[in-house]
Amino acid sequence: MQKKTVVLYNPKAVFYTMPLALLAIGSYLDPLKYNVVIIDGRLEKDPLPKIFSALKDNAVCFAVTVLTGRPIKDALHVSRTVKQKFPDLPIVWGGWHPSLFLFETLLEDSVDIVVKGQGEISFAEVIQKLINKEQLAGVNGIGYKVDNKIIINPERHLADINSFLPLNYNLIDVAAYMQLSGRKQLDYISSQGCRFRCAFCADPAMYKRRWHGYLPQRIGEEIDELWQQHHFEHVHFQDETFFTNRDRVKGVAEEFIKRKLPISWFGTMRADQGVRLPFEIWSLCKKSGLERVMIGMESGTQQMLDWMQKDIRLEHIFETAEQCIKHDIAINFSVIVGFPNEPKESVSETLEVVKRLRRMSSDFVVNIFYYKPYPGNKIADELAIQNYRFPKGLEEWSDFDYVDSGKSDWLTDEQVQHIEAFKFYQQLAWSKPVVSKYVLQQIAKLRCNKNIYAFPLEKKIVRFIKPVKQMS
Ligand code: B12
Ligand code: SF4
Repeated sequence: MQKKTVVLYNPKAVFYTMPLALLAIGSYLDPLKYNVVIIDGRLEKDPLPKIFSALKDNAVCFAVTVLTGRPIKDALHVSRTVKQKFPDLPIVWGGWHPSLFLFETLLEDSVDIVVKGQGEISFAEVIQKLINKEQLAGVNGIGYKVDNKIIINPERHLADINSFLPLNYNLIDVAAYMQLSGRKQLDYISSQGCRFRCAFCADPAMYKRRWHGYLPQRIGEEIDELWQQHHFEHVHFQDETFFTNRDRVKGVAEEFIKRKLPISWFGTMRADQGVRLPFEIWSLCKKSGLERVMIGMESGTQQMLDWMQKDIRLEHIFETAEQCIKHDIAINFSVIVGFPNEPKESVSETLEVVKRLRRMSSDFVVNIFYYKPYPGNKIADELAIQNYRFPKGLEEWSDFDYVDSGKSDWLTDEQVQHIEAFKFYQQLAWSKPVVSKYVLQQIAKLRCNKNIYAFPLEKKIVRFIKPVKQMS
């Protein structure tokens, strides 16, 4: 029997992480039955000719992974063009945005089926039904249309990802991603979901506070095998919370050490997890190549942390920071300011905490974001009750920018200007000393220490010479 082709598309975006979602759903399909083609809009100037040519080869569907924001624009453009050329070909959308806006996504004419949440099993079942020309009733975790009527099937429980086969990285051009991202880095996902309940985050709505992680031995074997093939220098764990289970973390570190893998690695950590991690495991992590962790600090006041259900104590942030200094591990902190009705003092206090952290180590980086309400969580639900206007429909969501610097619905223009200047000066002030930047760094330190951010002339000059990279 001739193999069926399944064409998977990743829309254009500004970063070059490997398309792990498409690798996950594509690798789950039986290679004896399906020819999986992944096309990435980030790697192609014009992806359409490649898509058309792949679809001509006995295609069963065209499937797209969609994040909220700008990727929707390209996903819409490409899906509509494909629909025009192949009107009978089913188009499937999956990923974070369609999962959280299932019904709204199905209102789009070019989208026939939406897979909600974890995609492997649902997508495989959809494809089998499409091939057999059967109704999609009975496939959990999807929404679809019959005679223009939207039907939403029951949800699917999160399956343990240990039951899935390894991702088949041969489906993508690994070297191309490494070259474009500027580092010989392998993107790898070792767990799905998150058990926590932060009131601003989409994860609890997407994965219902469930979490499954690969066993350490599997991670060791897979990374080792991939290393033999691609000789990368760094593994970037894209998990939501890599450090969820400390025995697993210990096991992963031991695997890397045992296999003598010449790599560094990065993982996401909560500050409370850092506090609970025994010294011995920190040491093993360092020995196995842990280079940097990413910690969502979110706010510098306990009051705000409690309000957003972060379930950490402010002290945890400093204690984990101390551990990282002891073990020579860098940290990327992320901070959110401008929550609805956040007191002015809370924002100032957060900036003070940022300074304290930056003074602790030049290996600590702090990224400051403005709160953007995103449905599917407690804060957004409360805003909806207060008639906050969220974007409506895919077109409006495609203009939504999570990381739009300099815009906040809950801060005054003056506060935003202050924070924008602070972001620039704190970054410069406490980064590693560089001779050519010595004077600038001293001025930046003085400004931050004295809280003087007016007339940010240095910022204007530096930004003129080196414009900021687009983030989304
Ligand atoms: C890598 C990554 C990126 C990459 C994008 C990679 C890409 N493909 O383009 C980059 C760096 C570009 C990026 C950018 C941003 N991201 Co991002 N990102 C991630 C991250 C860390 C990993 C994604 C991943 O590969 N996961 C692994 C795969 C296997 O899981 P998955 O994506 O959930 O896919 C499963 C299902 O969703 C489903 N599925 C997914 N796609 C499809 C498609 C089909 C057809 C089907 C059937 C199923 C399906 O099946 C998959 C397997 O089960 C996630 C967090 C996470 N761990 O998921 C955040 C995450 C997706 N990002 C997020 C955010 C907020 C951002 C940013 C705004 C930056 C920021 N401040 O963090 C920007 C802007 C995005 C934009 N608008 O351009 C949010 C949510 C975004 C949203 N609602 O769309 C997340 C969840 C992090 C968080 N908790 O806040 N991101
Ligand atoms: S912010 Fe992080 S820890 Fe909190 S719910 Fe989201 S993924 Fe989990």
